[in-house]
Amino acid sequence: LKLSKSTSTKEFIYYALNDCRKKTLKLIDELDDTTFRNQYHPDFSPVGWHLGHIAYTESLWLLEHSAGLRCLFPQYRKLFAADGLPKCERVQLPNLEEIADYLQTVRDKVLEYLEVADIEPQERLWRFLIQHESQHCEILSYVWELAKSQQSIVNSQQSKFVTLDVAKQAEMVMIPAGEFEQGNNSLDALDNESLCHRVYLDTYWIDRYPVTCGQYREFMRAGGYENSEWWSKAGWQWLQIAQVTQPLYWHSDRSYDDHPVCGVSWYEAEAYSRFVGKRLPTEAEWEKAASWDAQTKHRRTYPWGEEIPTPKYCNCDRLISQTTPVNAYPESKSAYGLFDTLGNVWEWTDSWFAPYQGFQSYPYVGYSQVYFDNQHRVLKGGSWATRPWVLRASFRNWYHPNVRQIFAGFRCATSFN
Ligand code: AVJ
Ligand code: FE
Repeated sequence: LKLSKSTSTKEFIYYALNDCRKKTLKLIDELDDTTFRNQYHPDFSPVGWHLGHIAYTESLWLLEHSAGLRCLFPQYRKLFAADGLPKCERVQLPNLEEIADYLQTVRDKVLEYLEVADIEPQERLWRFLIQHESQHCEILSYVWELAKSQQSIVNSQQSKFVTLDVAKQAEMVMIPAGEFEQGNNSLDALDNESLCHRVYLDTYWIDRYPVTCGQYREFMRAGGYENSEWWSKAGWQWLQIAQVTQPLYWHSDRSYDDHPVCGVSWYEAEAYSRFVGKRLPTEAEWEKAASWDAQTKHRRTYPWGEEIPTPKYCNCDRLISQTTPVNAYPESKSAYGLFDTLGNVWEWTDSWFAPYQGFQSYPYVGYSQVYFDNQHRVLKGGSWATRPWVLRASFRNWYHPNVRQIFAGFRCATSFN
């Protein structure tokens, strides 16, 4: 199917469901039983749980709530509901074949229902579910990398010269004072992206590229992890417990010097920013620099415009399976001249995850609302493992500031130059 203006909603949904699932099944292909059921980290459920939860969520919302069918696999309800069991109890799983069957049986029924469904009023729900599966599959990538790092498997390398010189890596872009439009009211926006609203920001400067491994090495070399002066009180406390001395996905190989730093907690990002005399951008600062076109006074869905994310624009969708140099995608350029805002690594911002004016939960309170607790920091942009359905400038991700497993880096900002 070639997507065009005349593609009907149903055709689009059919295409997206299949495309998304094809990638999910490809992940399953590479699974062994240990990776399937092991819990590699207390913050992350086993791979098998995510797969069952994808089927459960689709079944709950499309088959039960929309089609009015009875629950197909009531025995899985407790196990796979988002609010069913604590993460540590999600290890008593059916086997891989049973989960694959669960996914397929639900999907067959869903496609049957799609044929007859009155799609227009439900479009938002279907789009939500495609993004829900996409997000859980990104978490599978986190679990994979954790598994690999615990088995000391390192990505096969790569020997090339750094192509972005140190001065260029440090460039900042001035974003002149003025209003922009934050958020997204479209049908594929998740509840936390609405309502769209205007925000005035004073002039600020923001890094043209994410902070690179080469830049971050300077922080490490200057004793960044040994010196409390760069750390906030909470950050230093975290460090005493975490006892880390480098990012989780650190490469000592200098050929990674122009890759973004990946696998840092919010606290490390904050400390580095202070080390270089800068700070983390707020979410609004990040979003304006990535999406606002001051010439036309319009927001762009993607930094480059309206074309959906593809390998031409960014490192996403596990197509490369690791980070790329921060200047690898010249087409990614935003109107203000930032590069690499989508894909590659998520970028921590200084903002707490909080609702916009007029927020309404969708499709359930547990999606966003329960996380508006001033304990989660917003991340923007997506990583090399993010599927295109969830890549856009308005998309908001959130995690506790101590989390390092999520392929996150950052860029810095300043108010005065
Ligand atoms: C937005 C990635 C933090 O994994 O908790 C999946 C996405 N929400 N199912 C999460 C999500 C419900 C969410 N994150
Ligand atoms: Fe979920």
